Amino acid sequence: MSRLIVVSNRVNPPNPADGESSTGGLAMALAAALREYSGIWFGWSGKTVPEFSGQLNMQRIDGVTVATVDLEETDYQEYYNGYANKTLWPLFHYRVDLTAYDRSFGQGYDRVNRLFAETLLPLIEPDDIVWIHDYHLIPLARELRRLGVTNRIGFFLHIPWPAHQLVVTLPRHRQLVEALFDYDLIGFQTEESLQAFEGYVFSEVEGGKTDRGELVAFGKRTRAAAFPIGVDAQDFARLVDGDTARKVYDRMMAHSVFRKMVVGVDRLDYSKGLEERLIGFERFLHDHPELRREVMLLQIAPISRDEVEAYQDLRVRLDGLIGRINGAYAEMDFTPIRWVNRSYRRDELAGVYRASKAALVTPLRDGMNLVAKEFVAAQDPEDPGVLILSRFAGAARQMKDALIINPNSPEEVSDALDRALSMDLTERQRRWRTLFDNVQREDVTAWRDDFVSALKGESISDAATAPLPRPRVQSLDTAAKALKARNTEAQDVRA
Ligand code: ADQ
Repeated sequence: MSRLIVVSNRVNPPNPADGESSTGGLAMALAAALREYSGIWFGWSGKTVPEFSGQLNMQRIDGVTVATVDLEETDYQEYYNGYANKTLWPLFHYRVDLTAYDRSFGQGYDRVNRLFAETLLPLIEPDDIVWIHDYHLIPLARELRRLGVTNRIGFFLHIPWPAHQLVVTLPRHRQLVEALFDYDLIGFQTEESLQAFEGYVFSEVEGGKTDRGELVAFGKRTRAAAFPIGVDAQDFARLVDGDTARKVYDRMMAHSVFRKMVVGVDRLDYSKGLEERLIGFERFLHDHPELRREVMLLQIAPISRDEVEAYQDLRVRLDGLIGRINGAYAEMDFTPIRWVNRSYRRDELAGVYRASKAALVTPLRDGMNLVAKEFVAAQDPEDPGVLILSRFAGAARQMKDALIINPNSPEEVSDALDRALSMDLTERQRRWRTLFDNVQREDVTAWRDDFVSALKGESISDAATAPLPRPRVQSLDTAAKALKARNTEAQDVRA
């Protein structure tokens, strides 16, 4: 059986020492696949060193082989803080106003992808399939192909693919899209992203589609499809019955006695619509004086990417906004918004979700949004809470029984809160049942298996099983030998 090599910017396998409750569903699902396929998970260690050495750090963590490499400070600034977080992230979330078009960032991005390819190369065996994740690593297949790798390589984009007009604001947009054509399979979260990508290919570079569904452009062929990511719904339902979740649930119920708790859980990111959510909640308090004392908003938002100015600015604005709303509406014995900037274990979050009468998930753009699915998975079937979900989250395509809103409208947020908090039990149960069935059916394991089998060519037409012609710049052996000396430690572990 082929081995699976997973590549992502950060490597995050479950660590038994921390308890599995601290590991996200995506990491668990990838780790399970890696155990099944006896694969390797490769990525950046999260550490910086004075000079890049290409030295691989190999570890075996809970049955998963993990290979990480350190980056130089300049690489970290240009590739990670720069092109990934100041260029691609804002642009792909429709924030042209926050997008940095700095040439040095693009150069750092290409350089790190090249270094990753060279470091990864000696680990790849002829039958391996390689699965690369997210916007940090778009050119990685191109770099691997340049080194002669002919293996099947797939790419999954966790964030939205934006409209054509936005992509072309990138000075090197052609190069970026051409790099995607070095993959055998490109996965998007939604049909909308897939169509936006195809739109670019057809109208910007005069690409086409074969009758077997392959995209053709730049003299190359690839396949692209939507694979909506899910959560481990069963695991969440199990966690919610555990001791920790029950304790958290009891504590939250005691703290919100006589009041209905509405919850928000997000990384502190401008794409998540936190300001719009708060302004909508403020509107609700303003429009419903009779309900003010009966509701509270718990917003959990751990600080994220705080080396980037846009994130520092957002934090300052949010602190000010929350201060203003609490100042205006708090009484001696109650505060409308509880604002928490830290991370919690998954089982703690499960208890919080379960104690909440509604969740506000209001991104302005989001590839999918797993919080919406986790909230549904954690509800009590006898007395479920109501999901209020932005139409701009990828999840809105599958979760039509949520209250779907436009977060840019404070009135819509306010009306949805009113509706959610007064919804009768029969309607809540009906909506929740449909949502839960979907979350359970289209879970993270289904997502992973669908992608891997499509990459292997099992679930798509025959064309996919015929390897595409690849330029061989040098043989895999020659390139691997050149780099082998540098990676002796890695070779030892594999042996
Ligand atoms: P993110 O932008 O990080 O992911 P999301 O899908 O909501 O967004 O995932 C966040 C995860 O972090 C959830 O599992 C959530 O439970 C966890 N989390 C959030 N706040 C937390 C806290 N305070 N403590 C502990 N855990 C917390 C990107 C894309 C998304 C896409 C995912 C997966 O931006 O659109 O859904 O990848 O593909």
